[in-house]
Amino acid sequence: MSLAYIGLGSNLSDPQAQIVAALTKLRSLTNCSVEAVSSLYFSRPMGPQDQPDYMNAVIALCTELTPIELLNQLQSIENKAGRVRKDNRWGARVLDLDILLFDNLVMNTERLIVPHYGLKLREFVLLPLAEIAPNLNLPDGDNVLGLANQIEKNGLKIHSQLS
Ligand code: A4P
Ligand code: MG
Repeated sequence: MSLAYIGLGSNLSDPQAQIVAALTKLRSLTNCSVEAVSSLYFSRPMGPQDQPDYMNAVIALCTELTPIELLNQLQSIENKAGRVRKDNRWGARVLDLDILLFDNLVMNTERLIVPHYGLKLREFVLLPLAEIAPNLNLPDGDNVLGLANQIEKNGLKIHSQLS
């Protein structure tokens, strides 16, 4: 069994409903169980500013899948939500599911980089992660709550609870 942390994000087609629906699908993944769910956060777009605001959340997922198997499952959920992959980096999306952490694993392959490359730079990842795992340390030893306390909040706020 491994413990993975997954970031959820959406800024199109009723973002709150997209995150709630994705959570339902994550709960029904075989050989996985959702162990913790952060609040739903309202966040300002990172990257191009001519796109809607985002909803973000982070979950802890206990899983028997390998990292690549998990990525395949996440991409399948994204695709079913109507995600269309475009070339515009950091552009608007119906649903984005990122593997933030996978146990203490460090990997850097063409398809998968863990920890997620933006983890330490994104308030909409660090704050929800710190909400469910404040004592967690990254593979490099940095503490999640310490990182969350230091980052610029950029208007991030809790929108509602997810259950
Ligand atoms: N990939 C590599 N590592 C990972 C990982 N740890 N988890 C590869 C998931 N995927 C990973 O991803 C492109 C490829 O990354 C995948 O095929 C996978 O093999 P993608 O989801 O197709 O593309 P993307 O998400 O558009 O990539 P990009 O440019 O990395 O976008 P980001 O970094 O995910 O940023 N603002 C707010 N407030 N909230 C947000 O959630 N999100 C983005 C997207 C921009 N601005 C945002 C938010
Ligand atoms: Mg992604």
